[in-house]
Amino acid sequence: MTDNRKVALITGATGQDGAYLAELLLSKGYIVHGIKRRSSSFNTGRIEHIYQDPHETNPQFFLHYGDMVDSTNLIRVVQETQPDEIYNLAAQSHVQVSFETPEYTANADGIGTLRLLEAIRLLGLTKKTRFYQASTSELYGKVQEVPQSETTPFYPRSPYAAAKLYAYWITVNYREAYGMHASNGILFNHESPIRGETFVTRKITRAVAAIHLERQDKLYLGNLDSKRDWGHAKEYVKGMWLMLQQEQPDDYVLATGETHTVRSFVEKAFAEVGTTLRWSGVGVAEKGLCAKTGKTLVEIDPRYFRPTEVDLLIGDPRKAHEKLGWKHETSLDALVAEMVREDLKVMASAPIMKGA
Ligand code: NDP
Ligand code: GDR
Repeated sequence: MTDNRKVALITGATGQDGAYLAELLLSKGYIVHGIKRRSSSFNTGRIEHIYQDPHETNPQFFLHYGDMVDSTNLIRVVQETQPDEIYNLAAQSHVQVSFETPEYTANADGIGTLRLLEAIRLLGLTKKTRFYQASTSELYGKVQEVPQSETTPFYPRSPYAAAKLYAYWITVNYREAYGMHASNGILFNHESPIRGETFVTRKITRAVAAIHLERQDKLYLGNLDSKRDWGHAKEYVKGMWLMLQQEQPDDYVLATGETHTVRSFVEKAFAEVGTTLRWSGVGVAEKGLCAKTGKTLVEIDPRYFRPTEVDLLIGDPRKAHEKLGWKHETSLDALVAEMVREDLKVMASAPIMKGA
């Protein structure tokens, strides 16, 4: 059967953004192909609800094994799927982990992007296939100016950010050199109930739920003073799609334009279960005490501090407002409430994750 439904390929389809984006594109009638990694245990939990058995009639969603470090695999998948749009979301996306696996992070996040762009070029798809690159506010790193916009200089502060810097510029270069419709979304932090468990927001909301249900005593954290511009992931994937619907490719910041400390996120999350925190001590001796009982619920563990930190992120999303008509909707309070509520549900029936 031939039809004129658009075809999209998502790398990183099993991640937070990949799952929301696949859902969005399917709702718009796309045929969606996702790349997933081989794993010794199931890694498709976030997309189970949209999974379609390939034996079903007229399936719309397909998964392919692949890896950003395997060029021949990427060429084959792009050749087989002939996508109208590619969303490159796959990455070793944890900043702290990138200090421990810098070479792998450079390979997957930096060179991986080049491999995908080259696959498009080698297969003669530069005019057909539009390309979205998952760029990041981590590119801004050490504060140069605030709020950070598309014209703010970059100063990466981690192997992750340095790898993403290469990916950002190689995307710009393929746009300029080969006339590709290739765009960077410079996305500030976006979270949700399906955020990876080791990112700070989800680590906090899971711990709050577990402490409330008396399944955990304490939450150990690193730097409470860093500031982030946190939005809702479900809204940010709409911005990715909008970028690829524009006549001209370009680079856009997606952000809320507000910033909050990690400490404030912790307070808001505990407040959701009726617990007010009182802080005592300074630096690594700092503790978050339950105002009612005096019990220590939050402690600092130096292992969660990074060799170089990004102290302050606050985005200027005006270009996305004006050109894409994109705007964030969910407030931080509403996001925290949703995450805590969902983690209370999950935690009531699931085992506690160690090592988060
Ligand atoms: P996640 O960590 O949730 O998902 C990353 C995805 O990439 C997963 O599907 C993962 O597979 C896959 N992946 C990792 N390494 C490879 C590899 N070598 N080959 C193939 N697939 C791989 O990230 P998010 O969904 O939060 O983020 C999506 C993208 O956006 C990432 O590139 C991230 O760096 C970037 N970004 C994220 C922001 C955020 O706040 N969430 C902000 C700005 C940018 P598996 O499930 O098997 O681990
Ligand atoms: P970030 O997200 O590094 O901004 O990268 P993360 O949630 O990991 O850290 C945010 C801030 O919280 C501080 N922090 C802790 N972080 C973690 N993970 N664990 C802790 O225990 C902890 N204690 C304090 C961190 O030091 C940091 O300042 C995310 C990722 O999604 C990237 O892929 C993406 O590019 C950027 O957001 C934008």
